[in-house]
Amino acid sequence: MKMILRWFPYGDDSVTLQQIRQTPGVTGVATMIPQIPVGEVWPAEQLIALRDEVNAAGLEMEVIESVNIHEDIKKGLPTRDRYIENYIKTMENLAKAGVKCLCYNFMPVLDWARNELDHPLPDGSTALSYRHEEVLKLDPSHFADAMLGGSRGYSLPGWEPERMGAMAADIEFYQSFTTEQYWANMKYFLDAVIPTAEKYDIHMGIHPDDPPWPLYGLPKVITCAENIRTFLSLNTSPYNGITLCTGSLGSNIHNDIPAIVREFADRIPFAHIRNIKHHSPQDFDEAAHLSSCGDLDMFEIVRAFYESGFDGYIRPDHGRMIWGEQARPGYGLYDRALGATYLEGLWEAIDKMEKRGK
Ligand code: DNO
Repeated sequence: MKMILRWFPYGDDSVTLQQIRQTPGVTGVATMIPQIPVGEVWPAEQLIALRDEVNAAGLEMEVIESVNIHEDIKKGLPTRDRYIENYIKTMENLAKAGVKCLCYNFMPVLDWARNELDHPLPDGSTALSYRHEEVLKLDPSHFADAMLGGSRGYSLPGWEPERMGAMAADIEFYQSFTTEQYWANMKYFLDAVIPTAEKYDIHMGIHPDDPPWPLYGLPKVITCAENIRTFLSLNTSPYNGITLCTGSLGSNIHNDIPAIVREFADRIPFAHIRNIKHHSPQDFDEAAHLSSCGDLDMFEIVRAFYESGFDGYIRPDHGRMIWGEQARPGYGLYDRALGATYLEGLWEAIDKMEKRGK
């Protein structure tokens, strides 16, 4: 297991590589190049320069999160081939920079959705929160303003302005779309890019839909064990995997996360681990990582990874804003660093108990 933190380059982060380097046990970052419009090729030189910057701070850059998928690929438009070709070229360039794992998502139009980015919790911290009825009340075309307005001046991954412009039309487009068409478009993409992943030893990890239920009539597919099974059967290469995000899948109270980890362990190159606290089945706040702070049992989740022989990357996911920190919502240093240390503590305890038992 390698513990990493997400980090945003080019000054678009309040957290520095030095701070990450000083976080015990953290050996690398998951990062990306933000300015490149979705669908264009990421240049090798820029990736190598970024890798060098990360390496100079004593950290690895083996994980990219995310190279986003152009909407035309998800829609299955004739123009998709050009964007897939670009995706493949980007993967070749990632390989030149030593990238081993590529996290992406295939969510239509919206990446993750929350209606509040600084929801006050009883202890005075703030967290991202989701209230289903409130989200439904939001006019999707103003959703981006609401999200970006609360981002404290930092970019919000998945809420890139260029993608927001077409939001209303894109949502309209998907209204007549079937889930079968969506699976077919996914398969088309996977069959095209997975041979490159195999050639360059880059493990692909699709991120689950967040939240994992229908929103605004958009198809949602990476939502539960059954659909993950379907997804992995679309292309059975070991390089076609998932980013196991406990918070996204765990938003659906029926998802048994440790069981999902155990079933798909050999196809999970990357894990996002965070906790959530439900107020009702479709209303939740993001919580501190500790099991006792939310609804997910972190011990059982880490144990499932450990016992499955997991040797991929783990990052603590969204943290709360604590100790007066002013950072990108979900991505401050303090709560994520506590999360990393806690998860490492669980791992160490399980490892030592296991070895003692032998
Ligand atoms: C939100 C993130 C997502 C994730 C993408 C992966 O904070 O978890 O934006 O990075 O869905 O492609």
